[in-house]
Amino acid sequence: MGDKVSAKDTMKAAGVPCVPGSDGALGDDPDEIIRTAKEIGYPVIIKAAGGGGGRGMRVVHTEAALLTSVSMTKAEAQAAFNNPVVYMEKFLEQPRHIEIQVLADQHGNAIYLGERDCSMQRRHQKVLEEAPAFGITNQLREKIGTACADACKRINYRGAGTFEFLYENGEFYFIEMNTRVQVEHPVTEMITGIDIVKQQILIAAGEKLSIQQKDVKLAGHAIECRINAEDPFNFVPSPGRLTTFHMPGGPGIRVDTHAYQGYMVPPNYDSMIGKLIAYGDTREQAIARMQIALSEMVIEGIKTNVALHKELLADAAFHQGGTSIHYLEHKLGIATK
Ligand code: MV4
Repeated sequence: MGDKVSAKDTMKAAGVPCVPGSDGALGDDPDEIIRTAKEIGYPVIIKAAGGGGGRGMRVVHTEAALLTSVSMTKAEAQAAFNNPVVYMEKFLEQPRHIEIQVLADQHGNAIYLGERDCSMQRRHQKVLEEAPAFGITNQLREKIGTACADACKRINYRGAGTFEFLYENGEFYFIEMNTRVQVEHPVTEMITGIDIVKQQILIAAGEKLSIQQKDVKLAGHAIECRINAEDPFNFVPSPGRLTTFHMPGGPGIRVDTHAYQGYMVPPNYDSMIGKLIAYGDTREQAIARMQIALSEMVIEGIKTNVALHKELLADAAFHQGGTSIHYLEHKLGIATK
């Protein structure tokens, strides 16, 4: 199949916890669809097996709305992804998006590098990520991390990978796997001291992983702010020439960017022009360092989302930690009312 239904089936069979649901493609029998939803309990979510980036999903709150919602999602899935297969899950109302980084070689070795919290997002675009995730105990990290590493061995996965979970009420629920290095990998590098891209290259060259699970020690806290060429509050892209480009530095500050003073941000691509990463012994220190680094960053000639990051870093709920995937959109909604 090569879609989200088969990914979920595979992970469930490998012992990775998944969102309760239809266990595979939803059939055509209306009575069975109604029975499945009743068993799962409302609200449920209908998802296109071929979907992605938040497209092809529909939340259903009542049995009265169920069958039309399933038909509509199927029709949309066929039109958008050329694949009418849909599946059903329990809809989690206020989850966090937490993902587990793994490394696996072709010799049967697999390790996990802890988790990242990527809940701070708008329209499925991540804005700020951090590691470790607030409130995850060592015991829970070891349990979910071991499940992911074991699943890698079982499916003969090779390379760097990420298991994406929704996290709610102390439970992890697998949703998708990313079979690549992700934008937010630096926060994991900062708290583990492991160069993920280097490891990916060594693995691709056929080498054995030189790092064992017992050697992976998490230390401190790291936060990444994605620096985008866009209006900080309406998110409209802002391409153009960088007339001033001054990046911050100092202890615990890392900047990953391809941009430079005089660089022309083209209108044709993603608006991300850099990543500002702050590391500290504690989350509080990482936040303080990030705030100073943001204040030292000078980008002129285009609009950037630096002002949004400054607001987020000063936000009381962010300081408390553990905000859900809906927090940023909720905050932005309030700000414009
Ligand atoms: C969910 C969910 C709530 N309950 N599944 C959105 C895109 C896809 N990757 C999975 N998504 C979701 N699946 C259940 N059962 C809420 C979302 C979701 C979401 C997930 C991760 C990051 C941002 C999100 C924003 C809105 C909805």
